[in-house]
Amino acid sequence: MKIGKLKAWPFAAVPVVLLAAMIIARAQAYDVVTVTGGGAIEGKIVFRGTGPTRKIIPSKDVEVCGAPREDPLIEVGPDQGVQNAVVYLAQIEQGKDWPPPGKPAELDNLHCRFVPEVQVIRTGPLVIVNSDPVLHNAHGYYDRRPLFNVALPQEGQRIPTEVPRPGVVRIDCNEHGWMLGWIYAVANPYYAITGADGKFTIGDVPPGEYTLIIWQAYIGEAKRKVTVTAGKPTELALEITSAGELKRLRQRHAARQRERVLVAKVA
Ligand SMILES: [Cu+2]
Repeated sequence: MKIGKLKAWPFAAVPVVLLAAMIIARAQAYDVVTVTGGGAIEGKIVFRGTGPTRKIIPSKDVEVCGAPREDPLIEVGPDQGVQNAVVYLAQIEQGKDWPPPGKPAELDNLHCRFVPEVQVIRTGPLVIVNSDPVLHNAHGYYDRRPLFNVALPQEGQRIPTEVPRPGVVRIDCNEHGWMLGWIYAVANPYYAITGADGKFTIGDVPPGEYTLIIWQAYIGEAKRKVTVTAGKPTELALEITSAGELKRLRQRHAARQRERVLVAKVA
């Protein structure tokens, strides 16, 4: 796949069928229908250069939590692919069926990390698990609005809870201030999360025009228009570029934190 450079924040996009659109996502009903002649949205998200990191110094339970380390804020693979970015068609009202239901989504506490650190789940049940022999206390928030507060004093403990609405849920732990996890809850099955190569595919999309949401925990959210044609893939190459751009990203990230509070108030 060829990746061109187009300076559009925060992702540069090729081909240029994409325009930024500021649409506030609303929870909406989703109807399962038979999709004929669906197309696919395929792509790769890349970051040029070395991604930012944060220093983590476990200050308690070090026998379980481990030694100080640098954790990536953007997980960049050897071929510059960005892992654990979410792509999602938030506005689609009908289409393909959900994947077969397996066991409810889980959020594990393992070696004082949330595992998986980033996951996409269908709105509904979530089981919080403690695999460590130390107390964890998982706090989940939509923006800054509390969603759950679950104490897990025992190893092997499993506590069911709920993620009732679509949106980004940030999880932290009262006991270990550095623990940070993310759940992206969706209202329809048109989503993907990038693998270690940064690639994603969303299949069986009814032909039409959509707004694709691209989200990564550190960078936040971007939206792009995308046109899906029957029976053929629409290819997107999304790029996060230079160090200077990253500085602007950080400033916008801080600004967005403030915006999120305003959005939460009108939601
Ligand atoms: Cu903890």
